[in-house]
Amino acid sequence: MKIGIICFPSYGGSGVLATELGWHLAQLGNQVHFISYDQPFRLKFHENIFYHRVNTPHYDLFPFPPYYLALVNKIAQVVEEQNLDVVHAHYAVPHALAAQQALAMVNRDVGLVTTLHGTDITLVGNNESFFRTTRHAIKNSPGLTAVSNDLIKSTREVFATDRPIRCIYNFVDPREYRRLEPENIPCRLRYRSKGEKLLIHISNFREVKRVGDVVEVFYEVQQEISSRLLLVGDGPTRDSVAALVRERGLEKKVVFLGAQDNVVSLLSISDLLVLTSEKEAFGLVNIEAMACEVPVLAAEAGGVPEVISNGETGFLAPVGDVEKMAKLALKILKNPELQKEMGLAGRQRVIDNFSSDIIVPQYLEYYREIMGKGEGN
Ligand code: GMT
Repeated sequence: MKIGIICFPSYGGSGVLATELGWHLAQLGNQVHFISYDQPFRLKFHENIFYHRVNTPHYDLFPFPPYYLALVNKIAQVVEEQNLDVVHAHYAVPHALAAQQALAMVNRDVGLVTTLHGTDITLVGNNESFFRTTRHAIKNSPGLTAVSNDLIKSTREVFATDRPIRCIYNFVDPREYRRLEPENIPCRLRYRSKGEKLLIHISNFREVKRVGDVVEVFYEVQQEISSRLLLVGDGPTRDSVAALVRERGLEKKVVFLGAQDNVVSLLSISDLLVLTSEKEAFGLVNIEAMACEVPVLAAEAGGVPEVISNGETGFLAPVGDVEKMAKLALKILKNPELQKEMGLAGRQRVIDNFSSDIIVPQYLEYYREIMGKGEGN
């Protein structure tokens, strides 16, 4: 199959997921064409993968670079020149909308699948400035998937649509995401001393992640047990989080690592992932951690309860309830057997439900269904 993938190339769950999906589709023998304004940051070389950059030329009449126009044009061009069978747009706006516009311009029967990732519905689509365009994109995409059942529910609520939406969960490759032996991770000595427990948080530090709650949870935890906190990622709230760390006197125990590509090593030396988001369609980082045998303590938001089995692979607590979260964190960290059990159960849950071997074929099957639909209609 020849598949076009339109995604955001930068850090963020939707871009990572789209990039990994493309790579696995290429591994299975499909030809994959990425279309974006930059090369997806995690894109690895593969002979079946091609990248098409969207160039947005400057023109004095346009006060803002007309990326959308250039994107529509590029999608149409790639569809025609590469004879694509299906276009997969990740994110409702502008990608699904641009793909619809492009396919209306070409003289080919091409399948179109849109994957809703969460923020496109709960943050962007919900905003009055984008509401109608997002609703139109959803209404007019022949194939629609969402990364959790909770996101399907939110989409129905926000856009009052009863269109069929297929739930296809996020995935990781458990061969790549696995707990490494500590002796193979030199940085372990830098981030944790003997007898210390290590908590980790990984996100893009947007308001929605409530990273301040992670610091508050850690503040409680470190009063009872010797521990440190690794903060991985970067974004708009990083400075306010750093201010809170100073306010709580935690500078020596909290390490800001900034954005990191390879989180497997960092997860492999960690004892607990803490994710405190108030909205989270799925939480790709949850399964990255679980695959590396790290229990997860998370706020019970969005699709997170579909991912974490409460009491088995980690614990869930109400959004913002840092006291309860701290108690649950201590329950795991003070009990190495429970930590081990939860870690192993988490990895098994990923292998059984969220592995590339299980999820990638679901996308392929859906492409075939949508293409069949196109021919029939
Ligand atoms: O979490 C983010 O802020 C990044 C965001 C994105 O738009 O890339 O991630 C969303 O898509 C991921 C991949 O499907 C999901 O795992 C995340 O849960 C979702 N984020 C939110 O819903 C906040």
